Amino acid sequence: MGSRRASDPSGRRDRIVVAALVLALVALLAAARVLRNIGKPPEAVAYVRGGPLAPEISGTIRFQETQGGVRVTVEVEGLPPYAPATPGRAPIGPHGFHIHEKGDCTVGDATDPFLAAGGHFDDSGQPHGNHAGDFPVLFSNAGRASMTFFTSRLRVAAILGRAVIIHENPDDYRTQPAGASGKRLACGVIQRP
Ligand SMILES: [Cu+2]
Ligand SMILES: [Zn+2]
Repeated sequence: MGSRRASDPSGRRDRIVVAALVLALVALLAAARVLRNIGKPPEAVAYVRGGPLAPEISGTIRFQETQGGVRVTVEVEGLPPYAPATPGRAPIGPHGFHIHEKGDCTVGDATDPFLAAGGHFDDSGQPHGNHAGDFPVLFSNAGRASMTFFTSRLRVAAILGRAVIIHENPDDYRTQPAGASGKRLACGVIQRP
């Protein structure tokens, strides 16, 4: 019976028609997606995930190009509780927060993770404190951080394929090259939405 069906020319034609319809639908959906994005300002997103030092962290960072720069919208949860400085140890939080050069969130050394992301992103020859990728610190409220800010220093095209990093310690915005923000708690690659 199976062999009779396989040689049945009308059955075969039906399958070809179905395949053609599926292909046409896929092409239509792709075209609709392209059309929908025409004239829209570029956007990017990074889904940050905690590494071995803070596995609870998860969050979404959105980048929307707007007049003269980028609006950055941050929602993060699972940040560690604040701990004040003690002799020889920096406070935990508010958290240093930057765009790093390389979009590589490989954990590497579990005691000093995410070094593969490299240093801070900067395309303007500025010192730390004024790198294009230097962000306001992340202010945690019972583990949650939520903020929106504007930066004239970024364009979406320049940051796609780079990484967002959340650090353990506050950024002092002057120690070179990274503001003494300490270890890297979480990482997310900046990608198209
Ligand atoms: Cu950083
Ligand atoms: Zn910096």
